[in-house]
Amino acid sequence: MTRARTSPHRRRRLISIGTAAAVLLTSAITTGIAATSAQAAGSTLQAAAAESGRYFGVAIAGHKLSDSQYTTIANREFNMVTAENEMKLDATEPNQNQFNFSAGDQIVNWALQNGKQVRGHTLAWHSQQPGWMQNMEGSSLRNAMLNHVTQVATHYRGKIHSWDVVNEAFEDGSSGARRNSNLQRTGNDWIEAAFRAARQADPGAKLCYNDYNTDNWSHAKTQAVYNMVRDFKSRGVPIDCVGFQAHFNSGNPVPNNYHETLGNFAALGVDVQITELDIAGSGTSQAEQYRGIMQACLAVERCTGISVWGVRDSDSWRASDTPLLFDGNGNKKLAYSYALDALNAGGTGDGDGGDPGTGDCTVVVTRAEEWNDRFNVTFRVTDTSSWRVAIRLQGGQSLQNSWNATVSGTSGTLTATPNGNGNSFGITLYKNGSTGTPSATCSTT
Ligand code: 9MR
Repeated sequence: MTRARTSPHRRRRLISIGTAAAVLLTSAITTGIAATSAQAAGSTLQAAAAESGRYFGVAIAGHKLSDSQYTTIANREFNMVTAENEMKLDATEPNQNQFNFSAGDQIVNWALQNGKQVRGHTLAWHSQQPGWMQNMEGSSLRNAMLNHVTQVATHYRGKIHSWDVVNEAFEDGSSGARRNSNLQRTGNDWIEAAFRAARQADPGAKLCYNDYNTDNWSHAKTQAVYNMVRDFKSRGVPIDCVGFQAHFNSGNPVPNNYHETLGNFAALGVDVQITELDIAGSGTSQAEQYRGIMQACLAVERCTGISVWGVRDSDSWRASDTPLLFDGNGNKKLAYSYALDALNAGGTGDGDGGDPGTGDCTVVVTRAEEWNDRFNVTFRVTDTSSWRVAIRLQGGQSLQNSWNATVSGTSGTLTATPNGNGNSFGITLYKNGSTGTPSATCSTT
């Protein structure tokens, strides 16, 4: 009997991959369900996210902690805090080897005093370097960077849920290359060196690679980060999570394969976190995009939390895009309601990320052909040939047909087991008014 069998909660792996329609479009019927459960469930973002074991976070600016409207909203809605600027390199090491933690400590203390967890942002980055570091190259820079990682992670040891160890190390565009920075010029292994130093300094923190424009699965930058994480996992470099900044606007719209991106990274054995979410826009269009992001995270078990990059629109680094969940007067926007309802409607998985590398199995769920009254879903199990997949249908959905597996049950939760046709199988479901993609959990038998 495996350890996982005694702890089914932690042995599951779930990745649900859907089409644009599955992720980004929610029917009126689903919205209705969400609204109903919202009343019975979480009335704040943190409470609604916590129903599936996830956190909901926010970037906090230290100089706004004296604004009572700001702190009231932040305290009520969020249970994870990221310092917007106060833990960056220029703030924490303004002169070489002279550390200043006062601004960072103010935010960490506020968070901990209010029962919140903290994401550390960020230990190694080409941007917001102090002047002395900007002018450095080569081995002196490498050593200074490692010293910075060690000193800052040691100072905050035990207080950090996840560290953005390295931020934004890849080029935009089609090259898939590393960004040409002074840190990169110290040698291609600078990223893994930073992760090793961070692990040594704070073994209890999850260590993340964090970047932007990594949302669309087909983009070269996304693929490049994916390949790095896969390589790190295969060589035992201590990486636990990947942060998706998720700054969306017309130049970087919410992609219809976001779900797939999160799921594919999670399948490498890392948690995924949405770390700096903001979406330019307003009204229903913005609200639907927020909903799509919530649904994409909920559909991936190892998507363990979502943070927005500021409280009110007026607090945003790009305030004119009105990209956040509260307006400048602290009122909840439509995007807030859609996000809350989506969280309350729930998803798959408990979001605790499971326990990597213990022989659990993974099931990738893909939404396939669609008709007016029914649709196909295919499943691919990895890691084992002895499996059982529990498929949770939504609403009144019922089974019409299945192939390449033995499927029992017709509604509610179906169970699929191998029938000698390998690890890929499929089902056809009648919608009966519910268009959502079912979730699935794989267990090794
Ligand atoms: O929101 C931050 C803004 O106040 C700073 O001026 C800016 C400086 O680079 O950094 C902003 O935060 C960035 C984050 O640290 C990394 N991802 C992109 C964010 C928005 O630029």
